[in-house]
Amino acid sequence: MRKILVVLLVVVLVGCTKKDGPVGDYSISTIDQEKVEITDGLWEDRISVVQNKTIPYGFRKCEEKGRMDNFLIAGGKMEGPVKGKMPFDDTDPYKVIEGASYALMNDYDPDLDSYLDSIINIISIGQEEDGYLTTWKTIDPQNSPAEWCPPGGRWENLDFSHELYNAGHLYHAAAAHYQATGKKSLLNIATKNADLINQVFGPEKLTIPPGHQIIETGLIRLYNITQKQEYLDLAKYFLELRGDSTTHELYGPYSQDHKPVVEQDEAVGHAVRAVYMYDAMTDIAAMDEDPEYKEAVHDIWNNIVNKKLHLTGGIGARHEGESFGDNYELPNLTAYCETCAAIGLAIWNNKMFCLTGDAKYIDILERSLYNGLISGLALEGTKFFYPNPLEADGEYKFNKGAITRKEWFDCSCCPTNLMRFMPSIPKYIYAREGKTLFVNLFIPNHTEISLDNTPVTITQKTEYPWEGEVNINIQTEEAVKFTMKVRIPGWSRNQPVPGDLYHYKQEYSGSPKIMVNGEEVSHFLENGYFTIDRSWESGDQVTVDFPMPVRQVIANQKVKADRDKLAFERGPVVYCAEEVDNSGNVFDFRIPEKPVLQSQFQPGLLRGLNVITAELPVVDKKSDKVDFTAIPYYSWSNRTPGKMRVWFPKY
Ligand code: FUB
Ligand code: ZN
Repeated sequence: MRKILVVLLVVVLVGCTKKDGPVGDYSISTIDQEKVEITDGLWEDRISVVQNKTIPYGFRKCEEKGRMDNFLIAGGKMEGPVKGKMPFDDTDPYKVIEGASYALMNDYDPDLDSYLDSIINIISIGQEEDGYLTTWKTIDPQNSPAEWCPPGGRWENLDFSHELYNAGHLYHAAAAHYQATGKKSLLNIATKNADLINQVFGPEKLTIPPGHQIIETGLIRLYNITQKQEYLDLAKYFLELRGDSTTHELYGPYSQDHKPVVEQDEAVGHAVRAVYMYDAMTDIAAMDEDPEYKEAVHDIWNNIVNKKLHLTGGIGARHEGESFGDNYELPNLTAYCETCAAIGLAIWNNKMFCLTGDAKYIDILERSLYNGLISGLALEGTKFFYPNPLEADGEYKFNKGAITRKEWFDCSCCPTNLMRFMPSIPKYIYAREGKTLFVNLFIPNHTEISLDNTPVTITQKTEYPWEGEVNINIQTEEAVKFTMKVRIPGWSRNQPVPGDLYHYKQEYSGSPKIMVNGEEVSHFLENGYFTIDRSWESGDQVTVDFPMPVRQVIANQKVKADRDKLAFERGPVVYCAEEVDNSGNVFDFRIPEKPVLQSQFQPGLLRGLNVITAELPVVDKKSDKVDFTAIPYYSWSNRTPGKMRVWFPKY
């Protein structure tokens, strides 16, 4: 991918933030996205598809579905009632702009840059004089686009009106656009809106929290750019309002408004709302160095990974309320696992890593990324899953009325969330803390960074996730001393997920090896990393080798849906059997005690992926064999609709 050539002198921070604000901050920061270029492999393919097809498709849909018209109608430049069916339809263009801005950082495209100018101009038309911006309320507040959202003037029914949610996505888009282009067009719209919200909400003013979180992290991004303390204070204020019945009538657990955030220790309610809130709480834990916030996010994280995480890294078990279920309630056929929630989980876990330096958070990010997150996007780039179940019977219409992927939804949160998130993936590969470089993800890339005041070029070559060998090459004009911490994923250390929710059926005795210039180096594992501390010279090469056998996973006995069942993984990838590859019914497979499992890369299948095959005994006819083929979970439902299964009964 060709990078933007202009060096932008902007102090904008995405993901974990840098240490230049007046308050504390994350000690570990990600590397600026524009410095990391993904060069090959699965992610180059996925991100190129998103940038070349999905994002243009998203803008087209925003135009076709009247999302842009709403800004014109609100601004009096077009006649008619509000278009669309959701009070948060304004966020679709914001989210696509955010993703397009990251795309500009990856591959500068002047046409895209000017297209963004033109739609930002349209957005500005929808903004009221004082900064207010939610088009359905401006157009006709007494006519809500959705029956579940009561009508009413500004800031009425905040539990459902989505005014503050709309604002949050606007701020994220504005921050990304400013970072990518240095232009303040969207940023000015965002800060004008944030200034209004800051005048309206606060102690002695309106004391009601947003129904759906995201304004909190949006405000923090605006704070990082502008250094306006009010934005950070307001973000924290919105968090502190939750669970405080002296300030408003509580919304209850659905909106995580049942107790003060620092007292929460279980993930409850609407999963996307929840995870966006945990993300904001982690920012406050870092920026305010607040021990209560730290403890709360740790407790909630432990609850999720030990009791509420699907094997695919999906969260939110129930369709009902798009919500977390009870502890260990992890159904397969009816699993909700909304794409937006997987995205939120990945973003939040990166922040948890930046807060702590512990690789276990990147393990969760990686699990979600390779499985329940990219599953949301069809391989060709213009069809989507909203829920991501772990089983399909070919009948249950899990995907908003469909048994397979859909081109769009009236509630299009998931497609546009994929558009906003996917192009930002380069920033998750590395992180740094002073003279320490963290290698978190194994993705072929090229990056240039300064370590110990010396420019260093790092090139990663790997076939990961299909092969376990990773080569990291260093180029530098002069010897440079820095510490490289290479993440050793949990799956390569016999731990699919931190905690006891899942374990491998058998321990694998092979262990990861790490070599510098062909010689194995002594190492010890600390916080999930191998540490290499040395003076690096040009041409130095680190080779990591993760053995990648096919593994069988067993869930904690308390997970009823997976009892007496097995799932298959190889490296970070979870597998499933789909009807189209298996002449037998995927629901008839039984896994014997010692299946002979083969794995092979198939370049021509589903844009290239590894397939697991085996011969399995047929139920009730122990002598006959049936062929079993499993493909990576993320790639299912890209051919013909049908049955699919991740967890298989044991023989
Ligand atoms: O309410 C906005 C978005 O719509 C949520 O995040 C999704 O779960 C969907 O309900
Ligand atoms: Zn969604």
